[in-house]
Amino acid sequence: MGRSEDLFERARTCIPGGVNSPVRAFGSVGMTPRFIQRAEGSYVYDADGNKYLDFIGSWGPMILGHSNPVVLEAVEKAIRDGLSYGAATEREVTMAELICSIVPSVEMVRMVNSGTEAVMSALRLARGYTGRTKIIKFTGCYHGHCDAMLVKAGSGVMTQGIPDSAGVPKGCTEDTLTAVYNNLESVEALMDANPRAVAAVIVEPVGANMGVVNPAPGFLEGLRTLCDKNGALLIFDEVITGFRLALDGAQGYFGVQPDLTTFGKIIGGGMPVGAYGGRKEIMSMVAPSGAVYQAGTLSGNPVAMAAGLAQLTALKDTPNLYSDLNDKANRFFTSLEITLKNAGIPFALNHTGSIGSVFFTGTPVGDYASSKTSDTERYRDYFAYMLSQGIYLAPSQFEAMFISCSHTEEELQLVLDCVSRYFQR
Ligand code: KE4
Repeated sequence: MGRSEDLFERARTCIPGGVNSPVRAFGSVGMTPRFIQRAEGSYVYDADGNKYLDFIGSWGPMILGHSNPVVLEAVEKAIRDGLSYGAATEREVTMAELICSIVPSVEMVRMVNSGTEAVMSALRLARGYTGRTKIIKFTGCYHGHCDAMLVKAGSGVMTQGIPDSAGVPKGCTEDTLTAVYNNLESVEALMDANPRAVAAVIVEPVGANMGVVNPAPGFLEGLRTLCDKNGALLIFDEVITGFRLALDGAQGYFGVQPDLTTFGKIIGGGMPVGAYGGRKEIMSMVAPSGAVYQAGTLSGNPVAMAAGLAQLTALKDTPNLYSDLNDKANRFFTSLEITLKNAGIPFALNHTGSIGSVFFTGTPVGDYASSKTSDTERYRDYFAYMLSQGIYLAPSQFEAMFISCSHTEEELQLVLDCVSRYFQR
């Protein structure tokens, strides 16, 4: 047995499912998960010394590629001053000022430790600000694992095939209403059925947890209008799209401004960081300036802030970074579409900016139901072949492929050649 097998056997005796997050267990592809030992640039290296061209990128944070020297140097410098103080620091102020200067809809921001915590806090704030209780989410969207969001969620919940989660009392989800992604009528119907009761609509501006699902033209704009009409807040969950699609995220990319935004992943540069932000009049309600309580021992951790600041600063100051990255990704996905067409198999391919997904279905994929028509057995076989060729894709049909600044044209061509070979077998 290889080291990954050994480690997985050991892990399963003392960690639920042998992993600290379900999607890492390779459950839906029926394989032993690769235990990764190190990562650099476009590559990850497993415990058996195998090298893989990586398209997970830690599920989004590694937009610059792994072990970016500027980020590592910032962390190495920061740890010399201690790891955590539980006190205010200049770096947190600089981080908040940077995010507010980049994202127009964010006038104030609070740092937390994960995307889940950012969403949980933003929902509480929306309810505190509006005095209302109902939240509208979309089937197939994943917003982390706070109780109220574990309703018809995507990502690992969808991968595990569990409709929701055990252990979540009805009381925690009875105010969570679910609509259909890209279907404004389904949102309007919920608003009409719950007049003046909806605190917020929370949406992934590009769905990335049922595979990548793009917003139909007018969908995000329609949500903005419906929220304004009904006095509800619009929350963009930009944990994946934030600083990914553009420097100012999906809201900049699509030109639609939410009332609150949640962030994660990229803003931590690989360290555990989340954040939520929005207009001053809303954010001022967060303790200690307001009555909505939220706290965290390691929120704004100085080392995590150093990593996040280094990454965000590099993203902000590198000329043409997003146009180059998005053009490279668009060329790749366009070539991938041609390769799949030449293979003569039913497929759907969705992509925006540097994230995308291949679905093995003849149905266009625009929401949870159409995503579920994908042939997950085919995906399992495709994943296993690509992994055998040294290409590390998401071990689930219902995740995204992340392209980073470090992926070269040659490496992307390698993937296309591999896909061709897979279908020629
Ligand atoms: P975290 O709590 O995992 O930092 O963030 C939760 C979250 C919130 N919102 C969106 C849109 C997200 O995609 C996520 C988490 N993304 C998954 C990948 N689909 C994390 C990977 C995992 O669960 O291991």
